[in-house]
Amino acid sequence: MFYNEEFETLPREALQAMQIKRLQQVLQRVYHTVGHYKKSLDAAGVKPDDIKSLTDLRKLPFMTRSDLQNNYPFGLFAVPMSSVVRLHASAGTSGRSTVFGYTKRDVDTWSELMARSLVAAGLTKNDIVHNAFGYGLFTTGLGMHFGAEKIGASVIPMSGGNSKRQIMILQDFGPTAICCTPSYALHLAEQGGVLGVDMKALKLRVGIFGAEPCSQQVCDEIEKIYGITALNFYGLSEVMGPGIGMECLEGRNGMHIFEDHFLVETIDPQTGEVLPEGAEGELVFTTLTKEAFPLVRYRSGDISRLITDPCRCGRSHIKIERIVKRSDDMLIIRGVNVFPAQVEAVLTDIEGLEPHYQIIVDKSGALDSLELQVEVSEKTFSESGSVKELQNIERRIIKDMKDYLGVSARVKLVEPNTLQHTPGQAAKVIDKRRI
Ligand code: DLL
Repeated sequence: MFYNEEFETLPREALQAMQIKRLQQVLQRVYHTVGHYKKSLDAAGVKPDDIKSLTDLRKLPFMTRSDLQNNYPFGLFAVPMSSVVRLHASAGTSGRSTVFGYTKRDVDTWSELMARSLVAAGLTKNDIVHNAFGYGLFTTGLGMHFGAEKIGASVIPMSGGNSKRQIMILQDFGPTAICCTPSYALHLAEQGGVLGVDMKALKLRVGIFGAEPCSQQVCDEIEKIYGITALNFYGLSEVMGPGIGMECLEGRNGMHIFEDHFLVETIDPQTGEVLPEGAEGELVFTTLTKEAFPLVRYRSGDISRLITDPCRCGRSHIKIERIVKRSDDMLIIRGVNVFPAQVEAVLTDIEGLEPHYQIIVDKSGALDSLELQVEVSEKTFSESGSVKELQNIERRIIKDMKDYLGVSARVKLVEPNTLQHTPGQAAKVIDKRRI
C-alpha cells in the first residue's frame, strides 16, 4: 500500500533527475541566504553551479553537529522567522542544544512522510494509533501525530510514562497500532504482566518502533509477547524528525529512505570518503525540499549500509539496514540522545565537583538506566560540614540532568582521585546494555 504511489514508485532515472534539480535549487538557496553555507562552500572552493550531477555532491563540505551548535539557536535558518510555524530542539544546555525550524510547507511535507510511513506499515483510516512517543520539544510525538491524522487514523496522544494508564487505555480504547521505543514496548509488557494483562489479547496488530536501536532479537521478542508485527522506522531531528526511513510490511528488510526528499550517502567515518553502495559506513543526509532548515551533507553519526536490491513492495527508494551502531560517543537513553560532553557541561556548572566522572548505562528491566559517578573536589570533600551538603549537590545534579538533558540519573559522589582518568578525557562511559 502507498500513500503517494506516484512518488514512492518513481522509476530511478526520473527520481534521480528530480533529485539533482532539487539539489541545485537547495544549494542556490542556502548559498545566498545562510551565512554558514556561503562561508563553507567558499572555503571549499565550490559554487552551487559546480554541482551538475549527483556524483558532484561529494565536492561539497560536510556539516556536523558542532556546526549546528555554533549557529545556536537560529543561525542556520534559511527563511525569516515570520515564515517559521514550528520550533523543535534537542536536549542540552544553552549552546549545546540544537534547534530546528519548520515552515508551513515543511510541516506538510513531514506529515506526508509520516503518513507514507504509516501506510507502509499497513495502516489506514480505520486504525486507532496509540502514540506513546513523548510530545514536546523533541520531534517524535508530534511528528507521528500529524502523520497519523493525515491518513485519517484515530490518534491517542498518549505520550510517554504512566505505564498503568497506558495499559488501561490499550485495553479500553482498543488501539490497533502502537508507536514507541522498542524498550518502552517491552517495559509496558512487563507492567502488563504484573497487572495480569495478556498483551496478546489486546487489539494491537502492528507496532512501529524507533528512536533507538531495535535489534532483530528485540523485534522478535516484541512480536512474540504482543502477537503483532514489529516494524522499524528511522529519523533524526536535524534532518526532519521521524519519517526519514521506514521498513515496509512487504519487504521486512531495511528501511526505505524517502529519496524524493532526502539524499543519503555512506562515508568512511575516519576519512570522509564516500563508500560504494552496500558498504557499511556513516549515513550522510542532504535535504532536498526543506525550507526553514535545509541541511547539506549532514553527518548523522549512524552506521548502516545502503540496500539497493529492488523491494517486493514496489517502492523504488533505496533502503538502509537496521541501525545498531554509531560513529561517535552519543548514547541513546530511553530514546533521548545524550553526549558525554553535554553531561560534562551540566556538571561544570555545579560548584564543588571535579571534572572527572563516569557514566554507567545499564538496563533496569526493559528500560535503560543511567548512573553518574562524580568526583567531588578536595575542597568540598575536606570542608563539607555535613552529609546534607553532599546530598544537596547530588540532588542538584539529578535535577539539572533532568531539566537540561531530559534524562533521569542515579548519582553517586565519590572521593577525589577515585575514578580512573584517561589523559585528555574527562569521562569514561561503561555501556552494559546488550544491543
Ligand atoms: O529519534 C526521531 C525518531 C523518533 C525516529 C521516533 C524514529 C522514531 P532524535 O531524537 O534526533 O530523533 O534522535 C535521532 O536516534 O540519529 C539514531 O541514532 C537514533 N534512531 C532513530 N531511529 C532509530 C532506529 C529521533 N529506528 C537518533 N534505529 C538517530 C536505531 C535510531 N536508531
